[in-house]
Formats: sequence, C-alpha cells, structure tokens
Amino acid sequence: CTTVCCLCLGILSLRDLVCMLVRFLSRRRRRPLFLVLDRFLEQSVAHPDKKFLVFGEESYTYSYTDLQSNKIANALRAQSGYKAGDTVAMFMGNEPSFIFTWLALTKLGSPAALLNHNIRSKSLLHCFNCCKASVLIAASDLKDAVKDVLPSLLEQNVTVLLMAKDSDTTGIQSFSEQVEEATDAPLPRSLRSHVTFKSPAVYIYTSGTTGLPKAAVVNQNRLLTALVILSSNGVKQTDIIYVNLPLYHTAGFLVGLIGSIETGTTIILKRKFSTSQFWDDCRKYNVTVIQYIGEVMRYLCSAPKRDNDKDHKVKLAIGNGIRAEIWREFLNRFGNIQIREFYASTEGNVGFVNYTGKIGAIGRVNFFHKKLFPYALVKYDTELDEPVRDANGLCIETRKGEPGLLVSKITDIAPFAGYAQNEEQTERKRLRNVLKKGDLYFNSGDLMSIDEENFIYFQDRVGDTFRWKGENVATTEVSDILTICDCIKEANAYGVQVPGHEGRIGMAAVTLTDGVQFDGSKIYNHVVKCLPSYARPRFIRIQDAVEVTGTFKQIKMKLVEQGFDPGRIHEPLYIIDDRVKSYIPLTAEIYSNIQSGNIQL
Ligand SMILES: *[C@@H]1O[C@H](CO)[C@@H](O)[C@H](O)[C@H]1NC(C)=O
Ligand SMILES: *[C@@H]1O[C@H](CO)[C@@H](O)[C@H](O)[C@H]1NC(C)=O
Ligand SMILES: CC(=O)N[C@H]1CO[C@H](CO)[C@@H](O)[C@@H]1O
Repeated sequence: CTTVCCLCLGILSLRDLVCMLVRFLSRRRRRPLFLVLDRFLEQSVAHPDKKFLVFGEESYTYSYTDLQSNKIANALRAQSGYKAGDTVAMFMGNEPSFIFTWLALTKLGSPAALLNHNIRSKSLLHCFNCCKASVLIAASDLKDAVKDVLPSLLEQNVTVLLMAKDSDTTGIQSFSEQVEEATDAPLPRSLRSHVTFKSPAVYIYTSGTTGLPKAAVVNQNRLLTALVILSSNGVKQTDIIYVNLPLYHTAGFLVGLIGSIETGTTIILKRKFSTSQFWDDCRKYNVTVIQYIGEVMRYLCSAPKRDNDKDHKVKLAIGNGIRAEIWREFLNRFGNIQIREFYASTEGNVGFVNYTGKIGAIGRVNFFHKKLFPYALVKYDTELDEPVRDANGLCIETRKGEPGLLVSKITDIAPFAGYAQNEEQTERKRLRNVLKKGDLYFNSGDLMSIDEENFIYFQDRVGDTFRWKGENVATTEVSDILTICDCIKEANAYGVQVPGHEGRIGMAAVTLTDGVQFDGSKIYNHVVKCLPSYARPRFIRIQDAVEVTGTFKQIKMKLVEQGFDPGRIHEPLYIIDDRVKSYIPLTAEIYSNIQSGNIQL
C-alpha cells in the first residue's frame, strides 16, 4: 500500500486515504459480514484484561464489557414483547450501561435509537415514535421522565425497562435484576444474520433550527467507515481518550466510542463536559487524546488561567467547529497539542478527515478524494435561504475564497440514508439539478470556502448567518471574538430587525466572567480591532446564563424575537457608541430615537 501511494503524488494524506480504503474494502468483502461488533470482539479476544472503560472510580475491562453485554442481550431475549432484530430505544446518559446496552443490541441485530436524555414529554414521544421501537430501555435516573409518557407508551404495547433494581410503577419493569440473573453466554450469530450494510445500525437525532428533532439513519456501512476516524489520525492502542460529549450524538458516539473500538483504546467516560474538571481529569487519568466541538474549546479558553495549564499529557485534540482565533489561543495556553479538525455531519455523505495542521482549515481539496466523493461549493442566498440558480436553473460554483454551500453527490459509496419516518425532511436535504440537469446532491447546510492553496474552511451553518449592509455576518465568529475579552464568559450573537433598515443588525447576549465587571470601552476596542464594522454587535444584552441545547448549540430564536427594547427586556442592555468609543447603557430615550429614525445605525 505504501509503495503504491508514494508513487502517486507523495502526499501523506493521500497515502493514509488509500490505506484506509484498502482496509475498508477488504473488510467489506469478508463473509460473514464484518461489522463494528466484530471489531469489538476481536479486541476483546486480543486483550481481554485491558481497561476499556473508566468511569469515575469504576473501570471495566474489554472482557467484562463483552460478558456484561451478553447478559443484557440474554435478558432482553427473554422478554415476550421483544424479538431479535426489533428496534430498541435507549434513553440513557453517558454511563457504562449505555455502552453495554448498545453492544447487547448489536449482538441481537437490533438497531438502537439513541434518544437525547435531556428531552421530555411531547418531544420524547416524538423521537421515540420516529423509529418504531418496540422496547424502551431507560437509565434509573430518568424514571420520572419515562413516567410522564408512560400511558402513551403502554397504549402502543411498548415494553418499558428501567435499569434499576426495583420499580414501583406498573408498566415499568426493573431490568437490572433480570440482567444480573441472565447467562453471560455469547449470542448466536444467527440472531443477526438478517443484518446487511444497508441495515440501520443506530438512529441519531439531529435538531435543526426549526421543528422537532429528526432521526438520522446511520447504517452499518456508515458505522464501519466511522471506525477509522481515530486510527487515521494516529490514535494508538496505548492512547487514553477522554469522552465527555454526549454518546447519543455523533461526536461522542461515532468518533469517541466507535473510533476507540477500532484502536482498542481506553475510554475515560464522563457524564458530561465540565470546564472546571476538564484538565484535572486529563491529569488524573493520563489522558492523551481529547475530543471537542467548537463550544468546548471556547469554554476551555475562557476559563480562568491556571499555573498548571500546560501540565498534562494530551497530545491530540480531535473534533470540529473550532475557529482560527480560538485555535491560536488554545495552543498558546495549553501547549503543543495537535489539533485535528475534521468535518462530517451525522447524516451527510462527505467528510474531510486529518490533513495538515493549518490553523483554521478543516482539510484540503484532494483530487483523489474529490473523485471518490464528488462535492462542490455553490453560491447561496442567505436571505432567500436557498442556492442561487442561473438562467438554466443550475447552481453556480463559487470562486476561490468565496463562501458557498457545500453539496456532495449522492452515490453508491456516498449514500444518504435519510431520516426515519420523515420523507419530507429527507427530501429537503436532497438537491437536484446542481451542476447538470437531473443530478442529485446532499445539501449539507454548511457554508465553506476554499482558498488559493486549496485549504478548506468551515464558515457557518446556513441558519447561523445574517445579512447587514449587504454583508454576511457569521454569528459564531462574532461570538468567538467576544469571548476572547476577559470580562465575557459566554456570548451568543444574532441579528435583530430595526425599522427602516434592510436585513438585521448585530446583537449579542453575553454572560460575564464571575466577579468581573462589564467593561464597555475594553469590549469596544476589542470588537473594533477584530471585526469589520458591519459585523460588530450594536447591542449587547447581559444575561445570567446563556441558554443552550444538549450539545451546547445556542438558542437564538427567542432572543431574536425579543430584540433590543429596554421596555421589554429587564436585563442590562448596552449600545455601541463610536463617539465615546464604548458600549453605553441603552436607555428608553435612545431606543425611541432609533425607532423614530432620529438615530441612524
Ligand atoms: C396491544 O396489544 C393488545 C393485546 O395483545 C392488542 O389488542 C392491541 O391491538 C395492541 N395495540 C397496538 C397499538 O398494537
Ligand atoms: C499516570 O502516569 C503516571 C506516570 O507514568 C503513573 O505513575 C500513574 O499511575 C498513571 N495514572 C493512571 C491513572 O494510570
Ligand atoms: C496520522 C496521519 O497520518 N496524519 C497525517 C495527516 O496529514 C498530515 C499532512 O498531510 C500528515 O503530515 C500526517 O502525517
């Protein structure tokens, strides 16, 4: 493999790509089918006594994990309301049982719907119903949330199992005892003989900017491709990875868990991300690899500096969504850590992995990769929220340096499995007549740009951009720049409407660093230095806490609606004032002058 590729272009990433492909294709040819579960079983035979999971003071070896998942699978098989292959919904936080249960389901050939454990009532029922599960397995601490929706579940004859020693509620069975009493004998392979590469493996819920969450189908093939994410980035069996992102989501599940199954790495599992415990945990467990999403890096960089910031063994950070400014700040502060920014969405069919340590870039255009997974950046109209079309009704590719919507061709090797029970949303992600009449692409919903040297940069989620004075403003970029100010802990930027003006003007809701005062002139100087005038937030609203979703996505809709009216908002509001070079309190008088047009923005 090495020789072949060194002959090619002499690009390392290309060699890696080919190695990955050769491995992937040879696995794909194996019969019986080689699934992610088989990789786990190989690992547990190779090093049964190695720690697979560490959770607080508890630790579990590969072999324990294997046997415990057998017990769960055997206990489940004994349930009358369940047969192997049925879809099962899991409602659990990050804890070892999550992983044991998921492995049990794969042994039974059952797809697992990974419910977000923060959702409740209507939303919970909606997500449960999306995937037609016949069983719900819930963590004991989520009992009340299950009780809430129990009548509807029972009406549908759903078997409800609680991972607890006892249950005082009719209709909810305590499952722990059954698991303890079950045999740990391996499950016959015939139970999963119906599984093909196209079978759903897990359902992962993605929340858009509007509407209820959608269940993205992750099939067995996709799961198999996810195996290489960590190994292709140099993660080895001796590494220790810190998984603190939710396992019900792509980053935690596909990258952290599935990636570690390939490498045979030890996982330090954390119930949830904590800024204050992050580095102490890394030191305590000798963590060498961390995972991130953009927000995590932002939180880490805005935490108070400590003397031992560089005292740890972390050498690699892998994730997506980090901004160039935060990337630099992170390296300065926490030392020489390789950052591997990659791009892939839960349901999407193209990904950029590894490549270069170029600050800000998520990858680089690679001829070979582009041939295999054709993609393009096309002009996007952020006002109309759709791609720009030419006279022939086709999309227009952007020039170098110009942001465009990433679209990727739907093919046999880059399929789009769609959303469960939701043809309408599935269709919305399909884009037709893109470069040729009759072609079919996946609409990633992400704006990217490619520079002269072919480096690819993530710009924004489509919904995260607003227009002001004819310019696109990327809200995440504004937020990132604000949080570099000492006095600002978190920031959420968005655009608000002003009478008599086109588009939306910049505003930010921020929280202040504990014990630090709002310093209008410092923020002013920083913002003027870092942002073009159209992108500067005109208004700042101070909040006690920034509202976020389970994966730290900020909630903007409500803030946008509330605007900047001091009569309606009872939190401190400031307005930028270029004359005094500061942010000053926004009074009712200033507000009415803006409304009447006496003050032009
Ligand atoms: C639930 O089970 C009962 C008894 O087996 C059956 O009569 C009923 O139709 C089932 N309901 C649903 C929604 O499947
Ligand atoms: C971390 O590494 C140090 C030094 O190699 C070792 O003494 C310590 O036991 C390790 N800690 C854990 C939790 O493995
Ligand atoms: C692990 C690995 O193969 N990393 C490679 C990623 O890409 C860069 C640049 O192309 C290489 O230098 C790394 O070796």
